[in-house]
Amino acid sequence: MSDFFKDIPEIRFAGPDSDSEFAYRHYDPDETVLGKRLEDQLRFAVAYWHSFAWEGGDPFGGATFERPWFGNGMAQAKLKADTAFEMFRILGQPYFCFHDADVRPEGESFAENTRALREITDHFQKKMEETGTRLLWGTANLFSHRRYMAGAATNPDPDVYAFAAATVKSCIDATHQLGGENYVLWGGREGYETLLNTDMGRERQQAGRFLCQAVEYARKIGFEGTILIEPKPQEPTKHQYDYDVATVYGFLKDFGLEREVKVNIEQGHAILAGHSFEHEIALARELGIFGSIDMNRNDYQSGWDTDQFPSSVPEVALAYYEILKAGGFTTGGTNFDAKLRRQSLDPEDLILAHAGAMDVCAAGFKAAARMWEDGRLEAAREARYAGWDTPQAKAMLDGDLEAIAARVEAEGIAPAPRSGRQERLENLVNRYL
Ligand code: 3MF
Ligand code: MG
Repeated sequence: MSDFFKDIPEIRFAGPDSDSEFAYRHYDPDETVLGKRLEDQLRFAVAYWHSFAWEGGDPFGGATFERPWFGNGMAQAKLKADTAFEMFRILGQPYFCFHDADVRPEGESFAENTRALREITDHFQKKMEETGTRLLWGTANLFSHRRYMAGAATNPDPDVYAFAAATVKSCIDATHQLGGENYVLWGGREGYETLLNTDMGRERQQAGRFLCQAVEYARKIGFEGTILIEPKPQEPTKHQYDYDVATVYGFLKDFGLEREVKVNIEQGHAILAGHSFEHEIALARELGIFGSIDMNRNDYQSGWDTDQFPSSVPEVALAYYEILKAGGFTTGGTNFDAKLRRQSLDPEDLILAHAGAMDVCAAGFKAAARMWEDGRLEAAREARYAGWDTPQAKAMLDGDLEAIAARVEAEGIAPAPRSGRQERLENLVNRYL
């Protein structure tokens, strides 16, 4: 047991009129929305790394948090785990996510790391059985240790590739043992700092083989979860190979993995790539690779990946609308890849950051559901493309340019521009919020 959160009550649904800080106003896990419990629609997960491993440092200063579990021993790792599960009980969210390096002490060798990971995995398994908390996804940290400074799969040194591949195997094993519903690969160091020392073609091939090997191994041991790539354009690497959804799709196609691997889309990464979150989700859906989301927000001025907790209902509503259009989550969910600001020192800050974010997401999701159920937005979209329902328009796509030109001439086709009605649609969206 950990008493880090002592005196903090369980956060439970108390309705929109509740005045308590320690209550959900919108997130009632048992409320039915679009035929499913809200908990099963949103599938919230806590990200272990930000809440329990991150010490509050930034590029100009070190740790600001003092947590009793900080340190590199197994006793600390277990205290950290017990505190994390205490937070899960207080929040009542169904899932969590972790990297190997968040949960185990860092050893001197691969063998030591793997032994430690196994011990913590067994510890997690007991806690999960006791509490019912489940694993949304597991992943390997292939970016923090100095061995990965020039990449993991894309490293010029084959020994680093080997170490990274062995580490991914151990993390897939842990995820499988814990019944994880997905396995995520984020390539923070898979990219380059300067083309002057980089063989991009070779690095891309290495990354492709690495992913194929990970998929083959996962399937071989009977892992049935979804394998996800998390796109990000830069930071820490100047240019990352998994830039955005479109880039990842091209990469997957190249290696024949577009039916095997999907994407975990993070709000902040979408913004860094010059897209909106909903753009990335919609594109993934259209390409058939939508998997899961990392929910956070970036500071729009700083240009950094600030990983803040979401706080804007209209923003998340538009993202969930695109997810609803994809049919909702299957194995994916809403992972709070979000961290406190470094001045937010109190245990309550950690709890209330998550509680507020869950409420924002619940309110946004319900607004998106209203928008979807009402159907006016989709009707307007369909009306805009209605011309394509005619037989001539359909035939045009199967025909050739000469036939089209002949028809334009014969029928005297002269397109009349029509309003896109953007402001009217924006007004409509605001009615559901
Ligand atoms: C970095 C991230 C990562 C990934 C994680 C799982 C450290 O910007 O978003 O968090 O989410 O590595 O793939
Ligand atoms: Mg992320």
